[in-house]
Amino acid sequence: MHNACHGGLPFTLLIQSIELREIRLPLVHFFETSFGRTTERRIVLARLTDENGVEGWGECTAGEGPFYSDEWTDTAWATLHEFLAPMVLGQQIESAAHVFSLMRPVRGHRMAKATIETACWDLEAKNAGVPLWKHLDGTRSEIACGVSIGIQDSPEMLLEKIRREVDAGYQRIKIKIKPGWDLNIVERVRREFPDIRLMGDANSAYKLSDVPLFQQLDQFNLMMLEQPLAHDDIFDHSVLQRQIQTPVCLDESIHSAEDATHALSMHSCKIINVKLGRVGGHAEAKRIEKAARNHEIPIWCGGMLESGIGRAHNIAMSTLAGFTLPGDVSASARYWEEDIIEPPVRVSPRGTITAPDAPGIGFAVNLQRIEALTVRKEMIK
Ligand code: OSB
Ligand code: MG
Repeated sequence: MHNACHGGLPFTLLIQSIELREIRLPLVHFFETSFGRTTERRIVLARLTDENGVEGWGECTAGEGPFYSDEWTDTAWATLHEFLAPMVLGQQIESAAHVFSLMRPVRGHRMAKATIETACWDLEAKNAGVPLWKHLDGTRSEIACGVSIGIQDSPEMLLEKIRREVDAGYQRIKIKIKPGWDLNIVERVRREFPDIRLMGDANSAYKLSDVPLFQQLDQFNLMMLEQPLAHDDIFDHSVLQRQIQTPVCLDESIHSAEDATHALSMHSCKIINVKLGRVGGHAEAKRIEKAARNHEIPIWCGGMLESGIGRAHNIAMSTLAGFTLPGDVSASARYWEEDIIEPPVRVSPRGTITAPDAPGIGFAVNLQRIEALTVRKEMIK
C-alpha cells in the first residue's frame, strides 16, 4: 500500500502504531529559570511505525509542570493517548506537512502535537532515504551553537560556567535573569567578558513598569533580551521595544506564524526564538521561518532541555536559511551522563554542530538505554 493513490493525490504516510513512553532522565546539573528549578526530566517519547515497519521518533518538549507553558508531561501524555494518536492512526496522510492540520480539531496542546508531527517527518525522511534536514529544505550542513546557562547559587558559579562554555567555543552565551538576578549580574558578567555575544532570558518575570531597569540594561550591549514580559503578551512588548535599544526576542508569546506576523507588524520584537514543541512541529516552524525571512528578521532555535531525539530534530530545523543566529542547541554532555541517541550530539571547537548524513534524524536511537529509563509505555494501534 506504499504510495497508495486516492482521488489522484499520492499518499505517502500511513501510521500503523504509536508507542508512547515516558522516560526519566536526571540532568547532570540542575537548570534554574525565573519560574523554577529542574533536576530530572520526565520526557514523553513517541515511536511511530508505518505499514512497512519504518519508524519515526518524536520527543515531547513539555516540562514537568505547567510553568513555562500550560502543557506539562501528564497533559501531553493524556492528550496524545486520548485524542491525537487516534486522529492520526490508520489515516491515509498526504505527507508529514499535513499532519498538523489533521490534528486541528484539538485546540492548543502544540507540544503534544509536535511529538507526533516531528516523528512523522523523521519517518517520511527515512522512507525517502534522506537526512531530515535536507527533507525540511535545510540549506546549511553546519549550525551555530550557543548555550543557555541557568540561574546559579552564586555569581562566581555563573562566571565559572560562562568561562567553561566560552573556552569550549560556544558562539553565544545566554544567561537567565529574574528580579534580583539581573542588572548586578549582567554588569559582573560584562566586566569579566567584555566582548562575548551575551543575552538575557527573563521567562516573563517582569512588567511594563520595569522599563527603567531595561533602559539601564541597554548599556551592556546585550545581543537581545528574551521574553521580558508576560508569556501571552504581544502588545506590551511593543511598548517596551520602543523605549529600549536592546532587541527584544520573543519566545513564550509565539505559537504560530500568525503570532509571529502580528508581533513583527507591531514591532514587539526584532528577533524570534523558534521552538518545535511550542509551535506544534516542523511544518509550523517552517511557516514562521518564512514569515521571518519576509520581514527580514533573524530567528534561532530555542531549547527545552531535550534528550537526543528532540535535540536531533532541533539540529535539523536549525539548518533552514532563516536560522541565522546561534541557537540553544548544545552538546548532549551538558545535560546527560549518557544520551538516548548514538553518537551523542557533539559540538566542534568553533561552536558548531554538523548535521548528520544518515536518513531521518540521522542519529541511532539507543533502545536499550530508553528501555532502562522507561517508567510507562503504551502501544496504540
Ligand atoms: O526559555 O528558553 C527557555 C529551558 C526550559 C524552558 C525554557 C527555556 C529553557 C532554556 C534551556 O533556556 C535551553 C536548553 O539548553 O535546552
Ligand atoms: Mg526562553
